[in-house]
Amino acid sequence: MRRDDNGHTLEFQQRIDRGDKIEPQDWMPESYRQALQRQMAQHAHSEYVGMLPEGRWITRAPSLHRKCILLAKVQDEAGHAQYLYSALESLGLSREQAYGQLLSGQAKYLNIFNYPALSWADVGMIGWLTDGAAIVNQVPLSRSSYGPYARAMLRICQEESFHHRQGFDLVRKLVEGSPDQREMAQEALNRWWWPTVMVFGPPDEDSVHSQRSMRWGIKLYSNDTLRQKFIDQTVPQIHHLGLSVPDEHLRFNQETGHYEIGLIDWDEFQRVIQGNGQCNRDRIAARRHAWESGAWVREAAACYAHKQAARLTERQGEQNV
Ligand code: FAQ
Repeated sequence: MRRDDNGHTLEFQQRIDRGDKIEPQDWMPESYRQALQRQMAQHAHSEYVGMLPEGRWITRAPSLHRKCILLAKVQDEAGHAQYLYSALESLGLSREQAYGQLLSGQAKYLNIFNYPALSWADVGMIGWLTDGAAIVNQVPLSRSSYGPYARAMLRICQEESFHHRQGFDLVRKLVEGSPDQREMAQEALNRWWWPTVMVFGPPDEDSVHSQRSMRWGIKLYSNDTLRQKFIDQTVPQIHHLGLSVPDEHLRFNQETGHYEIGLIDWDEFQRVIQGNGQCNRDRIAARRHAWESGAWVREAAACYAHKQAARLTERQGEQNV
């Protein structure tokens, strides 16, 4: 680092500590830019890949009402990816580069999207649990130090709240239904609970990026803090629905006021995020297919934009004559 960079870095840290927002045109340390790019790209890819497990159920939703809700939700996730890919462009990472990182396996996306949605109840679990976890994680991110990321989060979180409610409502309908429907809900909960608890990332002592990201306001709370918040708010909801948490070690600690859970299978987590989960290959293949078959759309859009720009220049030339 050059000497004058040290001074800049100190000033930059002071801006963050004061709660200033960093904007794209502002000076930022290269390592801040890279840390943001990594987290935001993982976030964008999660929204983009996250459309796949539920998307599979659009044609099989049990009523027109549920089909419309699911269509809107999946479309929202595509919109969230768009906001985040745009915010990434403001950091100098183009869409081509971002997609390239996803398709080559260089960039990660959330572990949870590598599990299959096997029954209709899974659609409810994704909305209730996964979106519930996303809200716990993302509401603080709307105060992140990078302006475009924080502003994208505000809108995303409002929409995720609807997703969360529709998921809860779907599961509630099932548990109020026939014994088979209730069993379907419990069976889905058994499969989604642990992967959702893992969504918050490795335990604090194993988290590589947390310390620095928190110092820079890229993330505001540690992985374990957010995981605990999610557990504390979700377990009572599970009990309210008459379902049970698939964890024989779960207990409420009266002294701390928090739920304690059994051991998380971090080996499974590592397997999944290293590309060896149940659906990793299918997910990337689906995204590669979309990228390749969408090439003509990108070319047509670029050609149209080029022609529009040429027409504008021509008109401006005529006005100047
Ligand atoms: N999955 O040092 P840390 C959604 C990786 S989308 C996979 O603790 P960090 C919408 C991590 O990248 C919501 N990999 O990392 C939806 C790193 O690997 P690297 C998306 C994970 O960044 C809902 C390594 O482990 N939200 O829900 C995971 O400080 C329903 C070490 O970890 C966000 O992305 C994981 N779960 O903390 C769509 C929120 N956790 O990069 C459809 C923004 C960790 O060195 C249906 N992100 N890793 O190779 C964050 O807050 C953070 O990035 C964490 C991870 C908390 C995810």
